[in-house]
Amino acid sequence: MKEEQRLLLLHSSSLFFPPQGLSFPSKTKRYFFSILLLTKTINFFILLFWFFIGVKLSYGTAGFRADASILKSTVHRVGILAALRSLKTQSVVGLMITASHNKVTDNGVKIVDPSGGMLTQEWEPFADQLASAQTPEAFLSLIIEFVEKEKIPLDGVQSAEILLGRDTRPSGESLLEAAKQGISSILGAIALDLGILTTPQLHWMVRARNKGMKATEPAYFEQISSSFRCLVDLIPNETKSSKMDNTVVVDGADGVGGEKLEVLKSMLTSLVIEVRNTGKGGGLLNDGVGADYLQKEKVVPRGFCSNDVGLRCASLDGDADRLVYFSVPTSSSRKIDLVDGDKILSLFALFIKEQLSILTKEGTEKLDNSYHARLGVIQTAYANGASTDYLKQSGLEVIFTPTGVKHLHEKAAQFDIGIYFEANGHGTILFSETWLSWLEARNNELGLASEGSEQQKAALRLLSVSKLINQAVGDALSCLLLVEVILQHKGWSIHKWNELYQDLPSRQLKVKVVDRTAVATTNAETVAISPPGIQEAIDAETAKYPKGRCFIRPSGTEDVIRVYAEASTQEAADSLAGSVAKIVDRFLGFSSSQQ
Ligand code: 16G
Ligand code: MG
Repeated sequence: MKEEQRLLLLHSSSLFFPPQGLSFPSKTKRYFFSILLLTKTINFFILLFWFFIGVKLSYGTAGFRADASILKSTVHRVGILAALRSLKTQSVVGLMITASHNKVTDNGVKIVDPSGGMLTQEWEPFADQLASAQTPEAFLSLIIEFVEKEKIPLDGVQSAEILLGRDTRPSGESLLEAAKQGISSILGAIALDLGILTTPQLHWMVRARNKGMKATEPAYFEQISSSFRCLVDLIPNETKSSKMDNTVVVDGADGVGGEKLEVLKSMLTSLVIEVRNTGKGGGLLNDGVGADYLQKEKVVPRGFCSNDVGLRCASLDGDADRLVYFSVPTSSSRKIDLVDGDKILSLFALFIKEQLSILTKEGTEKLDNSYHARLGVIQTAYANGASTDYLKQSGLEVIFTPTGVKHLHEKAAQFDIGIYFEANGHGTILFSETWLSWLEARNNELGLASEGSEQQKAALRLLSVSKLINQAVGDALSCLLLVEVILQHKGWSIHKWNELYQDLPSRQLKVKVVDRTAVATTNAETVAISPPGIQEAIDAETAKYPKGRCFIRPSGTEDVIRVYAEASTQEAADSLAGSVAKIVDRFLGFSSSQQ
């Protein structure tokens, strides 16, 4: 490494020392720190570590996340990491400042890989090491070692480019500055600040840039609105004339999604979108609103009321990468009918399967029907068992992966068409390049042989879906448009859609434990392999309940163990979850469980 580069890194990281968690959120801590500085007899760093124990950050399921006041140094380091990633891959990467559905005082940072997906898992351990380096010197030697190991061209000759985005959190601006300073401490690295974006927009733009396509917000809106309009034009005449309600009311979670949807809605035809909780009315981000709140609490969000009974409603999370639907069944209760990610997945899977079977039906002579797309559906253990049964009965191949988009996405990419969704509303449909090229060719053939035929319409619909739906990551805005156009295509109300199958009653609990890393799991998180004996205890409890299913896993975003239980009645699901929470407590905990 050049001396100039070494000094730049050392200087820049000194500005952001002490590291994460050590940036004194309160006066008391500052005072305590001064005392520590004076205490020469005690090993300074051991004390520091002790003092901030519990705030050690890990890259987790979706980047680093914590109280915004302790994140500056971490974000600065992630800026450096992003520049290294860009140098290594010789491609554009992204850096997003968001804490998604967390409370407004939290924030977070994650890297978008050149493909538009999550940072490669191989770099996560290095991210963790960087975030916990305790001195600028230790930090620098970690970088030197890693740069050598990964053969990263850090000579100032190669250039690096990082696209930056942030959500609407007030802490976003100053954290973004820290990221910029991190990036500028790598010679040749350039940061391009794209301002306030949804997380999926940034993923989309990184992917687009690396494919040589236009990577601007207007280009994003143009692509998804025009493919939506194509799908609307291809709605069968029989359903077009049905008296379907074309209005959807969307809860924007008082975050970035609401304001972006306001722009998008003006570019659409045949759909009326009413956005509430846009973030402009003074409402607090994710506070009693948003997809995560609805999925967990199953009650009417702020801004909705008894007048909304029967309407088709949807809700985004704080950075608009999750979407759930709901309706208010009666004016006398706050309960909602939730239509979660599993049902969105089922709707998408049905539609794709239907179009594929039209496309490949026998009868069109001299055309190549031979490529039967391999269609896969990917879920996690949190998927409601009734959804899995429904999908399997519909003849679909269902595969399970551990929680976290990176796992689902990776699996989905192994199919010609891979549809993945988490119950929480994060998901998308991936189309392989090979299959899309075949589809383009097939569409051209059909255009010549039987223009306007049902088969050609099916080909056009599938091509439009591949442009509408975000190929980089789950995107609430594009998923919303796809749900809406499929409902119009089928002439379905939200109630009809919700009746595809009935969810099994379920309950989620979280348990605070001394050390959540003591729980290790296998089989897509359905079996706990440590601590020894815990799975046997869970199995024995589960066996007492008809249709019982239960698993535990350590959260990747909170310091808790999560418990999920399903059973034939709500009481039974509650009771099973409660008993297993006690088991977790007995094996690992401090005797406290809460929802
Ligand atoms: C993050 C993940 C989400 C996962 C959730 C689990 C991404 C973009 N998001 O929000 O996929 O379901 O974490 O949280 O990967 P948990 O580990 O705390 O249960
Ligand atoms: Mg989110």
